Amino acid sequence: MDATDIYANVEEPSGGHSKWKREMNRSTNIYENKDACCAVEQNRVGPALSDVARSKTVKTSSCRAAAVILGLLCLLLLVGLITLGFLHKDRTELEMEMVQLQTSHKNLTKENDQLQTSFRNLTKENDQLQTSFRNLTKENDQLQTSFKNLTKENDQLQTSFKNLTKENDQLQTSYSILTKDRDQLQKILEKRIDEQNNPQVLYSEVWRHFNGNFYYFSSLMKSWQESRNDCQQRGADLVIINSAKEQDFIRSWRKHMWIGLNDREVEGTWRWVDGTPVLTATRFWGTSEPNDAKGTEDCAEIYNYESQNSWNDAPCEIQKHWICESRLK
Ligand code: MAN
Ligand code: CA
Repeated sequence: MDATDIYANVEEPSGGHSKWKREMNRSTNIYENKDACCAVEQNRVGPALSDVARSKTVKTSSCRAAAVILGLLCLLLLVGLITLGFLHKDRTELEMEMVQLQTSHKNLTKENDQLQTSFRNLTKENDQLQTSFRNLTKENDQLQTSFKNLTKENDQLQTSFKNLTKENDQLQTSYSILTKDRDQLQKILEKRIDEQNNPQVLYSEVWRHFNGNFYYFSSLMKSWQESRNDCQQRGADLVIINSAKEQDFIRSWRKHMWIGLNDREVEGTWRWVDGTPVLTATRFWGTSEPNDAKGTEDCAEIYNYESQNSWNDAPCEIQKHWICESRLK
């Protein structure tokens, strides 16, 4: 039996058949040696037979003890080798783990670098965004200020526009009044030219005398108020009719003409321009008059001059001929 054989058994506990065979052969040899040993003992000349037997027994025990020790040593060696094997295995594993850890470390370092780069880039982007945000806030403030100013300007323009519109309206009113005046002046001019060329027409423009008073029969046409103003400028007023004779004299002119009667102050209460009311005896309203048609008729006119009852109420703004009366009394 030798170390190599034992090692073979250790490495392959359920090992090859041939090795076991070899082991068996060796064992046989051991017993052969034992027999040889005893044979030597048998051939020896010396002590009594019992001593020989005892000596033989002692020798056999020694051989067994040696075998046991040897076995134990083998076992110890086996345990050592197994331990070494395990240690070797652990070390290999540790080395592998270390390689793995080193790889992981490298990877982590790389990742860390990438993360740091990303972080730097993000920080930079963040700074740029903050700058952009600040600029936008500033622009927004400026736009708001501009908007406020524009709103103010717009308000001022609207006010100016309203004022201009008002002025324009006033100018238009003035323009239409002036246009009207111009037309009337033109008519007067034409009339004067006509009067110069035809003296009989001139006669119609002058004052006519009736029952101690003078009456002016207009050739122009004006509103009731403008007609009255014209009379007053002539030192007279619109005619006040106090008798049927006077009524007949007036209507004989055969025109629609304003007379000095209105109910502008109180609807339905007709008063002459001197403030006196219309007396029943001298009332010459036409049939169904005054009717205040459409609620717009507050001034009186000679209308249906064919009849003595010829008065009609009409809208004061309408332009008509008129009669002035200058009382001498
Ligand atoms: C008719 C009548 C009058 C009225 C005029 C208005 O002639 O109804 O009473 O004043 O129309 O045009
Ligand atoms: Ca009427």
